[in-house]
Amino acid sequence: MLKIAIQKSGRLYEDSINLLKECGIELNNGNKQLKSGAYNFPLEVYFFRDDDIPQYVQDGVADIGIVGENVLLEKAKDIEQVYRLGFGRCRLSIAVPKNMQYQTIADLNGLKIATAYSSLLQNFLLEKNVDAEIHEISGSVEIAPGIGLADVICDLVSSGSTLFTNGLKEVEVVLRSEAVLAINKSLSEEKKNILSKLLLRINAVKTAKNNKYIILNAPNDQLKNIAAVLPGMKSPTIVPLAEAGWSSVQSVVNENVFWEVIEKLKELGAQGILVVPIEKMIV
Ligand code: PRT
Ligand code: ZN
Repeated sequence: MLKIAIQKSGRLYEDSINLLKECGIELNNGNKQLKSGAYNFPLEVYFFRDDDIPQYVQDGVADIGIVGENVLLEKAKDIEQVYRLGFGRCRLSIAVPKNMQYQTIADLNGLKIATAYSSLLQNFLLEKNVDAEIHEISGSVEIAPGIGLADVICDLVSSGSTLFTNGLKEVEVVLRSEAVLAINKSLSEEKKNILSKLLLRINAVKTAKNNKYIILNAPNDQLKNIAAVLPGMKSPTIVPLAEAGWSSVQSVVNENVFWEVIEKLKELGAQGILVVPIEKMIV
């Protein structure tokens, strides 16, 4: 059995459970208990506070864990490997009162910065040659300037609305973070084996999310040009249509270039473009 730690409740809980579900792994129990087995995969799921996950993975209480990179790096544990999961995206940023005249990072010199991420912040300030005082607090960091506890803050931001409602503006990004898979350094061969099966599934889910399947009708005289903008897995599939002079073209397109490709296809006379989500993609 491979033991995985996930957040008991909070921002990463749903996405972690969904990822397992998309990998075809269903749990026996929910997070009301400390742990849950899985019906159809040799996995045991432990529910912990996110802050504890790096330590537990280092100590082998869990073999792997899903945790924000921000937490993992702040705790700086001795953990073998991390694997980015594509959810829980946020930034650890420095924010200042919105009416402060902020021009460069040197403006932070001599100020007091409230944060729950003192280690990451300290490294950042050192690297940028800034001499500021770090005031560590664990929650409600955004209210610190308003109550005179600090001049500025360093906290996680996603939409930015918390900063806005507290009269703060983001001025420096310390770290861009997302949920990652943390892996214990000394897994047995048997556990490594289960992990590689899990990673194959996670990869298939992630790759599928980054790609779309598209089906379109193309005039035969443009087939060469259309095929050239559609790489596909090997090359696009082309099937003649009943209507003379037209073919059906099918291909896989990466999300990063999706709209660019669609625009080119339209210019080349493609019609009836269907875009279909892919559930799994094993390359
Ligand atoms: O109970 P436990 O200790 O397990 O949970 P927690 O309260 O410490 O963590 P939780 O659930 O809030 O966050 C878990 C992880 O989600 C974090 O470590 C990040 O990796 C990730 N994440 C992604 C975020 C955010 N986005 C986020 N916006 N974590 C926190 N926030 C908070 C932020 O601190 C601020 O208060 O949301 C507020 C800002 O959000 P916006 O949208 O207003 O900018
Ligand atoms: Zn926490």
